[in-house]
Amino acid sequence: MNGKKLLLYLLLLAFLSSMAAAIPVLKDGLPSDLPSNATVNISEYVQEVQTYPAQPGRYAIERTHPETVKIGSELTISLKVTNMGESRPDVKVYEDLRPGLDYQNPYEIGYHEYEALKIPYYVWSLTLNPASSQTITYRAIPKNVGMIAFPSAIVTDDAGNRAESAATYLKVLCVPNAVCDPGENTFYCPEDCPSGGADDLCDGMQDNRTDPDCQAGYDPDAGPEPTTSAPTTTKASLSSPLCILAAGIALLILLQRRG
Ligand SMILES: [Ca+2]
Ligand SMILES: [Ca+2]
Repeated sequence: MNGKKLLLYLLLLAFLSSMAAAIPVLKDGLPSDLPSNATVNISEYVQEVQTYPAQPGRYAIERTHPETVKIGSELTISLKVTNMGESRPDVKVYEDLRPGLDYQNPYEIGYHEYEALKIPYYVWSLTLNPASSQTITYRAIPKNVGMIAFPSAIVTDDAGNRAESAATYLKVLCVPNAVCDPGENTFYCPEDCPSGGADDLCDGMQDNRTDPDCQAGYDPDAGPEPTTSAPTTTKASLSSPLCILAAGIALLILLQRRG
């Protein structure tokens, strides 16, 4: 290699390493088997990034749905995607599917794979007009009473622009039938399951009833005795004869080793 070639090679190396640090598209790094003269691939990346520069705050996404819904009732969930930019980008929108919901729309589904776990998600491809919004809606039917947590929905484009919605929560209530059925409790079905009752939930409410689901000290109606007896039991166990014996043996072993 003569002096000129060496200089060109060094310049190319410096250029490649500076691009790898600056462009998020290269976050996975260059392939390990990349030949030293493979400049074509890099120039493609550079061109792509120059055409669609990343713009922080380019997009916004917001999920809306009712705060509560009754079990078995269809629910509509909306994702409003906003493009604050001046161009007309193609974007993808991702929304994880939650257990406990029957999804009603035949939208495209992908999967996150974590070892043996496969978590499904909806994915939509949209083209957004400049400075405008589009809304996606989908429908689902809750199968159980309880709280459903939706993680952030995500919008991304090929340039690495990205926005996330806030996480949201949905409370699924029972349809009252005068019976506190399995899976129902006083939080999600107060009509059928009054506080202080047997519903597999220690509700901790002061209602002049001792909740059979509460451990000692957790129901205010059970009186102060169990609450104060709990720490006493812990103290007693710490100074129990067994503990003193174990501490004595440990001390003897230590003294023997030193001697
Ligand atoms: Ca019921
Ligand atoms: Ca209870």
